[in-house]
Amino acid sequence: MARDIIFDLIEDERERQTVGLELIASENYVSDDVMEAVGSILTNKYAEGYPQKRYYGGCEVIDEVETLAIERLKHLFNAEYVNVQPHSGSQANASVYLAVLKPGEKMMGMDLSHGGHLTHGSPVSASGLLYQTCFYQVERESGRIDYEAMRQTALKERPKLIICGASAYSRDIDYKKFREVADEIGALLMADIAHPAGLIARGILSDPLPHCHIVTSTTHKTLRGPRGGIIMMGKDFENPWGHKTPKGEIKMMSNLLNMGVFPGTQGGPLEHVIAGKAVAFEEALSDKYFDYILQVSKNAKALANAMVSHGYQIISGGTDNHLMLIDLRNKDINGKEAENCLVKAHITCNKNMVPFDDKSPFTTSGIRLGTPAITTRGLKEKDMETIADLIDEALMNKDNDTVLEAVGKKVNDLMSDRPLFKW
Ligand code: DSN
Repeated sequence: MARDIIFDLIEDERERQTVGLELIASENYVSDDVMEAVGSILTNKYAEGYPQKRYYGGCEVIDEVETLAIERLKHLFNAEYVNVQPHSGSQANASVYLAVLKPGEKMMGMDLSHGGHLTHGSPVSASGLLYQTCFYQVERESGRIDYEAMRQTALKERPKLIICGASAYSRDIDYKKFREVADEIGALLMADIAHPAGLIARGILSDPLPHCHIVTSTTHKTLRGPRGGIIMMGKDFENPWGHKTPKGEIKMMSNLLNMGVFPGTQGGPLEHVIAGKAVAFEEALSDKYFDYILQVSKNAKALANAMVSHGYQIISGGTDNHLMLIDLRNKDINGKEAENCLVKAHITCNKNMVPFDDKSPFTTSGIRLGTPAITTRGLKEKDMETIADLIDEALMNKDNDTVLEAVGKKVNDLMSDRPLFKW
């Protein structure tokens, strides 16, 4: 039988990932070990339930795999409770909402166009369709979260759940301030650390676990694991919202969160992915990973500085983490055009709305750049200057395919001796 064309397409994608510059802030390259675990026979097994409490036979090995993932993740974040089953960050968030809110109750998140995330209450996501929502924003001048305005919105709207965390915000977050506001109105506080999780795990950014009741994340961005989600708590606590067992007992939040994942929003866990998560968590505990994640943050600062030296405006003026949001309004090019011409030059990033944007999400005034993937390829601060030169050359010649092709060749040269990640 002829080999399925799908494997040719996988090879095409391997080539694209190898020769190009990957600047999408939410992407990364996993190690061969993570890849092997995710591609393993564990994909064959049904294991609805949790270790030692499954609805299927034959889960003895699977239980060991999932228990290892749980223990390693607890260690990595110093968490008392974790759930490693969410299929994605969106699923993790949906599970938390199901556990702590009733349909129609109110949540408050960061405005999507100011750096928030679809699942933090956007009207086009289940979060905005099932729950009432309100939002906080960044300050126009500083580009940083306006904590006092956020407090005023919370006092006025009285959400039951406050969400902090973002997908396009380059500054550290004051989780203590968020907790003070949550306590003032008796709300629960959830941090979504999908983007900066690796920087938080290794102490490069502030830790939300001591301040936030619940923390969710993905595992495939800065954490450099397989695609997936997780839920954590620094400390378990009694559910304050009166959800009781049929016998009238008050449930612990860990119990509600587990039920929110399974059977609340998911069926059988992806145990091959959970095995990949376990491998990635062990890697993230290593000295080698610490060097990597520190370099991610150094590279982001270097890239932001180099872009500024070419006259680009970074929202908030710089970055504390792994990404930056560039406002292109002084450069006579919009986000969509920028994304498209960079792709022609083998540089991948995404168009992104900037705070107070006057363009639609399909056009946008900005692009978002991130350094997790290129740091995995071994690039350092000096390379960030080269990358900024290449980006600028492409953007300034957005309609000149000859120049864009020449920039693409320089990109291919830069990446030619940098294999995809091997641990
Ligand atoms: N895909 C994620 C990101 O790029 O930030 C959001 O879901």
